[in-house]
Amino acid sequence: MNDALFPREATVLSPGSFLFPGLALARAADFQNAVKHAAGAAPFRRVVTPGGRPLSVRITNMGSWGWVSDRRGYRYEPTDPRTGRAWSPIPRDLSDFARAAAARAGFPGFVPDACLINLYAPGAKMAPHVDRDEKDFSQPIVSVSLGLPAVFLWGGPNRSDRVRRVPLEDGDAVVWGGPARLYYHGVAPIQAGHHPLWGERRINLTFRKAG
Ligand code: MD3
Ligand code: FE
Repeated sequence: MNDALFPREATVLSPGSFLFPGLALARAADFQNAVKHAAGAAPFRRVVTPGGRPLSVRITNMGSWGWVSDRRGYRYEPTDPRTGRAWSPIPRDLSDFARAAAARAGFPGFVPDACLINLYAPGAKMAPHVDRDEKDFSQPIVSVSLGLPAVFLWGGPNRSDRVRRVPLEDGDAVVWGGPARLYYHGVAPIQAGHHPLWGERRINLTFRKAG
């Protein structure tokens, strides 16, 4: 019953962090065009951690900065290391979407300069981690989930903190600001399934202010 007649309401996950169920659904085609364009210029790829372990998620980027990982570390780069070319720009409509979502969560004037795009096939997961490669942690991160559902694993400031399981569905937008900006988080293995627009995939975009 999660259709337009009975929208799930926005919920506060913690101070400064808000879930907006289905907020991106009306823009699914715009998101899909942008992802296709970005992946055409900089194909989804497997990367390794600095320790040499491959991530099960495949990644690409849009924006002035793109997040990369290799044996030399985690960092933001202005160009794709595989081609030396700039990442695709973040389309204005998507940047405006992220800005509007952030504003609704109490972060006016959010202008993302990086958008990491994660591609999950069934079985792919993300181990608990903290996003700390950005310069200013007072800036939120806006995430948009598309395609297959996921169970988001949401911890606390310490790796040992117990984890909340938050379902993230197609079209859900989340603004992560406030103390939770530096909390451990991950994604449980994606279950097999089929989505009419995205097929056997989950896509997650995270809009960030990196520089
Ligand atoms: C909470 N991505 O790309 S999005 C990531 O679903 C990442 O692909 C997950 O974690 C995914 O770094 C989760 C939600 C998210 C993103 C960044 C956060 C939640 C966050 C940063 C701080 C706290
Ligand atoms: Fe993260």
